[in-house]
Amino acid sequence: MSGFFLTLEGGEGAGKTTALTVISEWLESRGRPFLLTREPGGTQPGERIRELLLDPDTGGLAPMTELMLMFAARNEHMARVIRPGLAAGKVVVSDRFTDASMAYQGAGRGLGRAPVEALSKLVHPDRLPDLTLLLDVPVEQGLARIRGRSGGPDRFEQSESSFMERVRSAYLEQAQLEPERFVVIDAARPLQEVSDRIRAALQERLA
Ligand code: T5A
Repeated sequence: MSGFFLTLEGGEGAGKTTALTVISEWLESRGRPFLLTREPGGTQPGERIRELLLDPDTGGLAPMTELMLMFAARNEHMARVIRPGLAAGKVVVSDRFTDASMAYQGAGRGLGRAPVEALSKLVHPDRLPDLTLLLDVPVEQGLARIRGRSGGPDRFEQSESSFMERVRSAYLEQAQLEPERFVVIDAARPLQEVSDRIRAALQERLA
């Protein structure tokens, strides 16, 4: 597989949607072929799994069920979107990937690292992201940003702040473990500064 695999991670309200626009514009302006995708989702069955996972009416799920659904969607995503995109030499930009499972299910839901690592070995033994941009924002600040958004909170956004704190700490820990893959961006800064930092990271790692 050639191409370049770029993932975007962060807690709730970190500004990933906004960051995706910055990334797309940067890639377009340099004529780099790319595709944007997301997890959970990115394929037709994956989007159906996403609906189930995010819908508050789904109610509580056993953490392991939740993790396996994330990886079921990811397996389709790898097979139908990510691998073909990379094989075609594209920059594949995914809004979340396995680091989200480590943060949300591993740390947030308390499953630990082992099941996440085991499933990653099954689903993508040969491939990790080439670059992961972690948008880091204090939990309360992120939640304040998404409060009042139309449609109401999804299943994850309804979680208590102690859950979100575990997610944030796990992301930062992972970034410390893999400094060559992660770039941590202070997403508490004003939008213009965050955008400049994202462009600088792309220039450094991808240009
Ligand atoms: N999940 C996912 C798991 O539990 N395990 C997994 O393995 C995977 C893959 C769906 C959920 O699934 C979970 C995690 C998630 O809870 P999602 O679709 O990525 O994942 O959902 P969200 O994290 O909720 O992403 P959103 O797109 O809804 O939110 P964003 O992208 O973080 O925030 P965004 O860009 O919409 O910004 C929110 C608001 O803040 C403003 C924006 O304008 C917007 O109004 N904003 C700023 N304001 C001031 N300063 C800044 N720097 C700002 N940046 C953004």
